[in-house]
Amino acid sequence: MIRDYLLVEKLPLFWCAGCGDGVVLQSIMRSIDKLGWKKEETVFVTGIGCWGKADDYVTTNSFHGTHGRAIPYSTGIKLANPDLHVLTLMGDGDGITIGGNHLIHAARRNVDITAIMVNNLNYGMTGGQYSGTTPKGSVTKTSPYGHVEYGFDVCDVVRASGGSFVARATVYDVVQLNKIIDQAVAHKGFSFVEVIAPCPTQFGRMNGIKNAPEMLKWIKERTVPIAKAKDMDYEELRTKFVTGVFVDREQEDYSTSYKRLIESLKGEN
Ligand SMILES: Cc1ncc(C[n+]2csc(CCOP(=O)(O)OP(=O)(O)O)c2C)c(N)n1
Ligand code: SF4
Repeated sequence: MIRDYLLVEKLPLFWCAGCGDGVVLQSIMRSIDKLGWKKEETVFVTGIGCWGKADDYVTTNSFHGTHGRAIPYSTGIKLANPDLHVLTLMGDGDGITIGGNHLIHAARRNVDITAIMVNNLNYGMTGGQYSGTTPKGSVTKTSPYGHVEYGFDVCDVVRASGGSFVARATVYDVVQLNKIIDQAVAHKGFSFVEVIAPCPTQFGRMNGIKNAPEMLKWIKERTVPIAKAKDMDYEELRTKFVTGVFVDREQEDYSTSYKRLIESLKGEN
């Protein structure tokens, strides 16, 4: 049961009404429950931020790290004990802004962790500053006249870095979100899911989006499935959220490669 993974005594959740974080957390719990992961064999690793609060609510092992460093902690945990299932939860500020360097190297190494980035398009916890994914033109605490930069296409970054499972979903379409998270947690190797999520309190409020349901509509209107995106040009897609699975391939993961190397060297000494 999903409830077995939820630390009920910690409720109510810290997150604002209409925040996407709770939706993503339930989706992950649903997927690991389907796979029957034991609590003692599972670790949630977080950085800092609103999404980084998720580990407060889990009954599994958890590690609450520092901002931008969820991936290196996860890599260390997985290397030290490859039998653990490691779930790495990052915000967009955490995962691709301050922690972008760690993300590309974990993807390149194909570390066997499941990294779920909740991209709410800003730094939610600290008051709504822009991050590396804030869309061009958006108003944030640090871009009051409209942001002049384009945001990263994080899935493109992870794909180019060598991630063996790369996908994007949204909190608007929970059916697709659940399917993609099912695939990601079952994948052996570095799996990365970017979830476009509402932050009505900061991003929504500053961009004239009246309430949480309107914020979900705003996401829906900018969402394009992969099949449709194939017929659209690059400029048009830069302000859209393309959803679906971009990469799903088999490749030996980092811990297994290391283990094989160690075994092969034993014979030589
Ligand atoms: C090294 C470091 N820099 C800055 C901060 C301040 N800080 C805490 S949370 C946060 C932003 C979090 O944004 P994001 O990772 O996108 O998560 P969200 O709150 O939006 O879920 C920042 C800048 C910090 N805790 N540590
Ligand atoms: S500030 Fe935004 S991201 Fe943080 S809990 Fe509220 S709605 Fe969620």
